[in-house]
Amino acid sequence: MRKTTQLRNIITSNSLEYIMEAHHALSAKIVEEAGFKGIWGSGLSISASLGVRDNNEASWTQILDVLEFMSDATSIPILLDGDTGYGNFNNARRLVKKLEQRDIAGVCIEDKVFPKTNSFIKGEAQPLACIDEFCGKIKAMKDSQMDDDFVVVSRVEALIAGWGLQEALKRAEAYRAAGSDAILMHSKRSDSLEIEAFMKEWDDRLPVVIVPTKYYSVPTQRFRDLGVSLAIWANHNLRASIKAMQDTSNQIYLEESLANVEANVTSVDEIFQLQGAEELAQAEGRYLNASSANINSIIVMKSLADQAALIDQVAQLKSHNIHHVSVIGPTVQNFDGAAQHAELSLLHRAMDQIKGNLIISHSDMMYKPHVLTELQANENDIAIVIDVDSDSSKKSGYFVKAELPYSRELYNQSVKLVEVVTSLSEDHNHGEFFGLWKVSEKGAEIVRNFLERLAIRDDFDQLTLADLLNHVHSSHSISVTYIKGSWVDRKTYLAIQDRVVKRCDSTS
Ligand code: SPV
Ligand code: MG
Repeated sequence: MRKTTQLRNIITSNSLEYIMEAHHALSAKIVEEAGFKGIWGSGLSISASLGVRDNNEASWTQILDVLEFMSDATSIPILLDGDTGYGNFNNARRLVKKLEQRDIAGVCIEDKVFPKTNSFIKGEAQPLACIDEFCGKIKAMKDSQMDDDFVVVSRVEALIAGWGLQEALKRAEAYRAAGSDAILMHSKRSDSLEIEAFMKEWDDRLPVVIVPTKYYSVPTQRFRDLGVSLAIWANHNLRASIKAMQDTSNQIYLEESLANVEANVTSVDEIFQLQGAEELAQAEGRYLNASSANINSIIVMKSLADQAALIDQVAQLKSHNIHHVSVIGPTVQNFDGAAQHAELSLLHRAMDQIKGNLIISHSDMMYKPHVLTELQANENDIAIVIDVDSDSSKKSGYFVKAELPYSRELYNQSVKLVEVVTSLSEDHNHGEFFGLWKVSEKGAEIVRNFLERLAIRDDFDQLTLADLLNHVHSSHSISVTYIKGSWVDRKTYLAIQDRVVKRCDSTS
């Protein structure tokens, strides 16, 4: 239900309803969680919490900014204490427009003169607005609202200013006739006599709103008996928080310790709950690099000489939101970096990790970030990255024949692998596979099955990744993601690192 409709229902319901003061988003949220159906956007409390006086020292747009946070944080309606409407009819109608844009359900304006003063500060000394002028303001506000249920409450200050019951009645009637949705009859007496007298004479012509701040000891049942529509608990969150903050600050100051305070303050977890941290965690799962959220990675480390590239690869994966990285290290030190044998047995050792969506790479190279992005964009169950710009003088490596060679026309079209071999040939010159590939959950299962089958062979230790891929390819297609350059082997990577270090040394 729209907030405006909710507020209208509160005001027009047959029973006494209550709304509770809030002065910022946090207190608004607390009001909602307590069970209240609506929020009083108190001018006193908002100005006090901004550190200024209740004399329109905060500009109306500053008040709007606070309200926007309050409204965003809650789903119950806010009735703004709009003071005098911040000017004449023109300012007041523009206020209505801006409030509606922020989903504020209604506004209460008081028949004083801008800039106003809080009713409890020398109330008698405060000038009241001229009735006609105030009625024009009400009409302008009602005429400008877009949502029929937006509520305009007119607040009569005649009793506060000491003008007596007849003036209060006269004004209330004029404001009703001008189109108000409810009358707020304010009183600063410590009993309810003025309100009772008004209610009797008023005779239910329009819903009546009261603010029993000064007559707080009057039993609520009395208001119900009188037929009051809405009671506003106008400033008690502000006052409660001031007391709590003073006590806490004083205690910590005196004791120079948090030890005795901890049990009496809200837990940090409760702050997170009020801020809606849980919702953000869920949304992150849905939206934040959702494609990376459940991706793991295995890096097959063939040589201990690969440490530098390994560290950078891990950082690269993490920056792609791939946080679970398993490194399968060499059992025997192998510093020449050329031998490819035993890499399948390394992968076989990681059998338990070959599951779900997985990026698999070798530690003897480093690639640019976009390569990972392009590989992730390949939606096939098994995909390998192929460099079409590889060094044609290279003697060993993984050389690939694919269904189609690289061409610009392929753009994002996926191409299937035909065969991988370990020495360059005319037939296998579509590019070099440098050890970066990925599998989906289904792809991982396929790879696991083939690895198991190969692992029982006597020559398993001599088999290479090329053998695995060719076996897999015999029954399941493997997709190729073409790139041009954008990766370096370990030797080049270490040489680059060395140059960078030397350059830094010479400039420092
Ligand atoms: C407010 O809450 O700012 C009000 C109510 O206007 S009172 O302060 O009681 O006048
Ligand atoms: Mg006020």
